[in-house]
Amino acid sequence: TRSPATVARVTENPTPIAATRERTVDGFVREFLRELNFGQGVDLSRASVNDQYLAMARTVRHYLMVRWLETLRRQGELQAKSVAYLSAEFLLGRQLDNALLASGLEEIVEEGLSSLGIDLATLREAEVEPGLGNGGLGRLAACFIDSLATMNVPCIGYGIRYEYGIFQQTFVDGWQVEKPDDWLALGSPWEFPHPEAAVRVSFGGTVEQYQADDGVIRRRWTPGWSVLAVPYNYMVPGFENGRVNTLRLWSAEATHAFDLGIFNSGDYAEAVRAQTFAENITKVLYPEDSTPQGKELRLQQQYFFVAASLKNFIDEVLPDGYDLHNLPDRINFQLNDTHPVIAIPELMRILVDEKGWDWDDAWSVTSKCFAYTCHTLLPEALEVWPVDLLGRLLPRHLEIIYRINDAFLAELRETYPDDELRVRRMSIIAEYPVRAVRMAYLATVAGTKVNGVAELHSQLLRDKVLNDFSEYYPDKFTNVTNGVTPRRFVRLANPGLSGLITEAIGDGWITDLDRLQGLEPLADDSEFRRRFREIKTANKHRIADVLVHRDGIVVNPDTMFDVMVKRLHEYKRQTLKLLHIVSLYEQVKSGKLDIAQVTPRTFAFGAKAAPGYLLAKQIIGLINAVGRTINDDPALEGRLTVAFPANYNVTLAETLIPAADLSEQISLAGKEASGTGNMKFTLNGALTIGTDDGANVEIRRLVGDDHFFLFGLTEPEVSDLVDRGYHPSAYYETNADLRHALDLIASGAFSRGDRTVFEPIVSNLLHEDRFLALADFQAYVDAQARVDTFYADTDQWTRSAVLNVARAGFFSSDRSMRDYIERIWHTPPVLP
Ligand code: F58
Repeated sequence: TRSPATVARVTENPTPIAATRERTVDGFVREFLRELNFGQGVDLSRASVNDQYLAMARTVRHYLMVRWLETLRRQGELQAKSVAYLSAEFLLGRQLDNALLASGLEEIVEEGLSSLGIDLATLREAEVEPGLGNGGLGRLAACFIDSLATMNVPCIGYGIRYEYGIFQQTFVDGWQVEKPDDWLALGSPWEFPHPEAAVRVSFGGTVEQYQADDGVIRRRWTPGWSVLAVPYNYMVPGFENGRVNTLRLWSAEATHAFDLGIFNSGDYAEAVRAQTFAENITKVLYPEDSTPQGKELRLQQQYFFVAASLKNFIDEVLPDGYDLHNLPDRINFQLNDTHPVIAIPELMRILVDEKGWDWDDAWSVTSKCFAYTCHTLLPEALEVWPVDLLGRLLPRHLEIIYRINDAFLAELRETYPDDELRVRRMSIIAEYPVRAVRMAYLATVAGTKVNGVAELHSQLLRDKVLNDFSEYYPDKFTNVTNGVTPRRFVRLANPGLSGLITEAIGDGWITDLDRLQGLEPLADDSEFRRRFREIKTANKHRIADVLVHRDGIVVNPDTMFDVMVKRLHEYKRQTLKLLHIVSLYEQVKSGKLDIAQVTPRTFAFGAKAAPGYLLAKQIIGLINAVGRTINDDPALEGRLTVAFPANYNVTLAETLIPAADLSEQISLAGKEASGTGNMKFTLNGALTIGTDDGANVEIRRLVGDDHFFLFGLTEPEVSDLVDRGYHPSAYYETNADLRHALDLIASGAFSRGDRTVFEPIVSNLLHEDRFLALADFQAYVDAQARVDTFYADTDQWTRSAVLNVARAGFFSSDRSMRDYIERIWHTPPVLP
């Protein structure tokens, strides 16, 4: 049952056709013009910027093509152990610059284009980033596949090709308004669709018992409906190493059988509707960043991409006749959070129902193929699927999950014969408030390993969220601290700093980030510090330029850039930062503070709120309202500015982060699993003001206490306080600055006198404050005062900034990948 595409494989392909592409300026220009003429069908004089961009992108991908084909051929030959990274999100960011960097074509292309009178920067701007993720989790997946390619580790990324990615955020009168992200409107030159390799994915229907030919009683699933999953392949080029891995994203289409039946019945309109129904599955990314909605369509998306991926791997990637008993030696399916966990019963179904294996054999293989990464600590973020929903959509999978659970509970009862309470607590099936499958438990039972994403997070998983499980399976639990790719987030995002680093220590750091340690002595070199500062200032001018043109926001590059960019969530505490700003403002207005004493700062925010998260949207409204008031108030003499550009995304991050002086990482301790923005700031020479949370803990340990502004309750203190009973109003009563700031918001000062507009935020803080912003207010304000003092000594500040960079090599995603390989996957790199 091979697809026609692979059956048609005839003979060895003499790859040198593509290899003849000349890596010279002239060679590039020829290829580019050919693409423009024959690919886009325009000549240079009539080509639009989009024509030029598309032709350019296709030219660049041609240069990578030989490497891609070669990588695939070698992998087919070697059959080396691989990683299949299963993720519902890959937040890739723009592709052009990364492809140029990986292929070593940057200079040739820049020169070639300019010989034609084309500015590379203009073409860059034409690229619409694929926003196929919500935030950290999706961006992490993108960093990981970049690192694996760069480290020569065989990997396939499997995910979903959403037709609409994360919504475009606009502000109307300061309020968030979402627009659809039609990222494919002008064509996407980076994808390779393979409709001929589509696979069928089925849903619904019934399950019945039958006697098989061998006399054994088996279960048979007769699905109710199916869709086609069409793969779109993307190149994942390693940095200058000749390797190109594959990212395969699936798009849903109607099956031919599905609509033909209806067409024949003469109901044309119904047939077309059926097609739309199928296409709905991959229509849009759910924009929830922390609380997954238990929506049926979301489960359809999950099963859709996972079923297509397993089938693709087994039928197409593995060689003909492969003995699936050896599957664990050939693959690791890494589950990026619980979103792909339905892959576990799916593999069981394939082995038991389709291959006719007995249950124990199937379990023995399945339980060696998966590992699970958890990305949260918020109880409401742990996915559960009500059994009636799951049973309706995937009846056979529900049966399989029940059977896995039965076996697991039986095992538990042997270990804990007198502890039925514990056994019930650990059941994969929850009974309240509705009977539902706990996907994290299923992943923990079936996975070889469970990892958290920073040391503190992994510890809290063991001690709290999955405590029963860590006692039962002590060896399953491990940590892999997140990382970010230095290619995109330093080399490309910060060319100035990259040049300076390379001049000082050579360019080896790009693939071996620990070498940044070589910068350590230069922190004491005043000339180095001067140049470092000059680059920071240039980066501020660069973002100031972007903000004026992109958003009409004016900022002063001679101020401290104090930046908080991340999804809007109460636990991340954007309100805490806002209270600091409002308090400063209030103190100046009331005459308590002389404006001349205030350190000039630009407070930059970037944050999208989940469209259904009303309080988060209100907070966005309040940030903008405070910004409007402060920015327009002459009493501040331009010393304080709030800049909140709409639609924060990977592209904006790449210019904003390198300009930051101060990185705001102020989540309530014990709530942010890791954070990855925190790492990007550190690597770009910002100092952090932060709580003891997520990877902040490790950042502080590495850069040193003297170079990090720590504040706030620790996780055990938070637990204690909550256990004792937290009363936010007590802080309001006893802290005058806090009271004045809250009163000012409540007075309508930021809402044209209307006291009702922001009342919900104020009353939430006063009476609920789930994330203890008021409890940490004074500590935060004190830490900000330390920031001001430190910043006043420019040399001291710059020295710390250099040390932050020098000591942050650990946060490369290459190191994360080494940890996964060593602790979880055991997949050695293959020789290029
Ligand atoms: C994030 N999770 C964590 N989830 O919040 C962050 O601390 C961590 O650094 C990052 O993962 C990478 O490990 C996150 O981004 C989501 O966006 C999910 C999207 C789907 C619904 C549930 C949340």
